[in-house]
Amino acid sequence: MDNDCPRCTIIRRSDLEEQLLTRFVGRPLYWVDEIDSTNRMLLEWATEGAAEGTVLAADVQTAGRGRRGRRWVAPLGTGLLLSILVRPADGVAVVPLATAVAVAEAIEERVPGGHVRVKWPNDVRIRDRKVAGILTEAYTAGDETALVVGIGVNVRVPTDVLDALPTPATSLSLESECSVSRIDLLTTLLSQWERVYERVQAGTWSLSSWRQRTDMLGRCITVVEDESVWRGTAVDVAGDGALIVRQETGTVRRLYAGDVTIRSPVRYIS
Ligand code: BT5
Repeated sequence: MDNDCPRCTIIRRSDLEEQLLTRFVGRPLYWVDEIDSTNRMLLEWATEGAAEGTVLAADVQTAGRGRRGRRWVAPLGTGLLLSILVRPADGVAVVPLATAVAVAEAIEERVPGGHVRVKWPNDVRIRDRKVAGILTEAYTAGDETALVVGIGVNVRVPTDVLDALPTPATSLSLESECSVSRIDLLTTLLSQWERVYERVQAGTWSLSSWRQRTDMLGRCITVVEDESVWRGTAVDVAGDGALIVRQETGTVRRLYAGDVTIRSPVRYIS
């Protein structure tokens, strides 16, 4: 794969590929010291015909992307930052929800008992604090859609960095007594993700696995949508990825984009 960033060296990690238990995800697997955004680079590779399952991970991103032009922040070596390329035949709408479930399951495997929950549309949280974010971006050419699924997990992001973020955030190092290795988390995550993605493609992935992983349904939420801010109750998620919300006026709306804040936090005892 050509590398057009003169400052970075993108290395194929066959040693890590050998540790993977996946069929196609992470084959090939590239790792770079520094890059602007793994999503941006992998989208470019998608246009050049990169193989389905290609994974690009980085130690640090200088312009890590969030949704709506926002930034994903993780100092060098403190986050698991990766993007996965797939060319789905079906199920594109639920890939972000399915990914959140896979990330939550992978984290829970490494940090048992961690109260890992998903929040629509793309957050993975522990004790109401964001520990991972997902950004799914598509490239379409003719009939074909390539999807780049970007995942950022806070593994050992320092507290001063987390505290400077506008929304509550946490890191696995704060949630676990044992240190979590980024490589171990990567291999677990790619296995979980491939399993979930294959179910999505086979049409057997069920939204119930997302419902079981969230604590936002039935809760009062505030929705920020472009210029408007309104309140309601999160009722359910739909097969097209929408969040179904009952507004205070009683009107039921389907939400496809926007930011949601849960107004009544859950209290955790342990
Ligand atoms: C996301 O956006 O949560 C998607 C994040 C995706 C990041 C991955 S890293 C690998 C891949 N390559 C990329 O370039 N991106 C993907 P959003 O819901 O818009 O959340 C962004 C907001 O979360 C920011 O505006 C901050 O408030 C907050 N934030 C930034 N960094 C964070 C962090 N490390 N932990 C928790 N929250 C963070």
